[in-house]
Amino acid sequence: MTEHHHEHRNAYEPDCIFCKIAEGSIPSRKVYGDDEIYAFHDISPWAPVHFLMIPKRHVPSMAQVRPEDAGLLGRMLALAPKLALEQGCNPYPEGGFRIVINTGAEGGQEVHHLHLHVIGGARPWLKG
Ligand code: IU
Repeated sequence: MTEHHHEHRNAYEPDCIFCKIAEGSIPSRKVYGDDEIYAFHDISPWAPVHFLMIPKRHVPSMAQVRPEDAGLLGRMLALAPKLALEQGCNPYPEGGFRIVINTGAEGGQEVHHLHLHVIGGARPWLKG
């Protein structure tokens, strides 16, 4: 199979903008950071609260997630509600938030470093 940079799962991908954001060589508005997770405000927010949560390690998308990533993904999901409230999302159930993980071209993914969008603080959603 042809190797393509979108497939790589190295610790750090030098051409990846979110790897650079995670390490701090490209600035971002930090929401949270620990050894393995970084969160920052989306530069083009869709709602009053819109931040991204990324693994510091380069994983291109959900399509490359492996069983050994389950703990990391679980920790990201488990952390999201606390960060959402800290960033101004209103409490459940009247408030809440949405978590989106775009995956691949047909999933609307533009940046090929796995990221969770955490979006809230308003109710822009249309349910058809
Ligand atoms: P997507 O899920 O890959 O489609 O979303 C990428 C998001 O990353 C999008 O909402 C951008 O506004 C956001 N973003 C950013 O916050 N900072 C950046 O330097 C770049 C993209 I490039």
